[in-house]
Amino acid sequence: MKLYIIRSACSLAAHILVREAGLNIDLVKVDLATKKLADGTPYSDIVPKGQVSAMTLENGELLTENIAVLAYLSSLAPEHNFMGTPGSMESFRVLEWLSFVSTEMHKQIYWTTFNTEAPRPYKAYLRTLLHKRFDTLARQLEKQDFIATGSFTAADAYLTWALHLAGLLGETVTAWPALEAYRTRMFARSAVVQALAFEAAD
Ligand SMILES: N[C@@H](CCC(=O)N[C@@H](CS)C(=O)NCC(=O)O)C(=O)O
Repeated sequence: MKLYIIRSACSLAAHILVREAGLNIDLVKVDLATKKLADGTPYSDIVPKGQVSAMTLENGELLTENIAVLAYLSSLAPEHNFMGTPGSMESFRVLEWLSFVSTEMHKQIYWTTFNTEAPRPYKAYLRTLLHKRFDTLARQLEKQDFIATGSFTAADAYLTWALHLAGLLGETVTAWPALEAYRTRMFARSAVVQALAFEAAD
């Protein structure tokens, strides 16, 4: 089984889950600039959408879309309860926060902010919107240590990526103490430390 990753891209969330659970999955780096694997294979030959997250499964099937990949990886390590027990309120909380990170942060804010063709004034507006997202996250994290439930879930992996990206944009979360404390806790997890180091290495 293979998980395709681009340095600091949203695939970091899936990468973190792989390491949290100690899953035996090949991590295949894709170069963002060339869109090629290290052996020169064009990524689009494997993943026609050209985006991460994506996995090649044991039977050769391709699975794409970050939330689907996170759910699949979670199913391989049920003892970690990364998606909550199916049908439980916890599982809906995990979906709630996965959706929040995906639609309100990833696609709405980061996608356009990193798009070289997007107008500057709109990007400035997105920064103010990002701070509103931080307000929402901090309100939740004032009540609990993890974003969705009482333990680490796929939503924490996705949010950890979102906070990593905020850092790359020069955004700090010190004005939101509960979020800052959460960020510190997440970035101290060995799976997160190892995933970031692996992605940063050539
Ligand atoms: N809808 C997709 C979006 C994935 C996405 O935006 N991936 C970005 C990285 S965070 C990507 O692959 N960017 C490279 C590109 O589009 O060329 C998902 O949720 O997985």
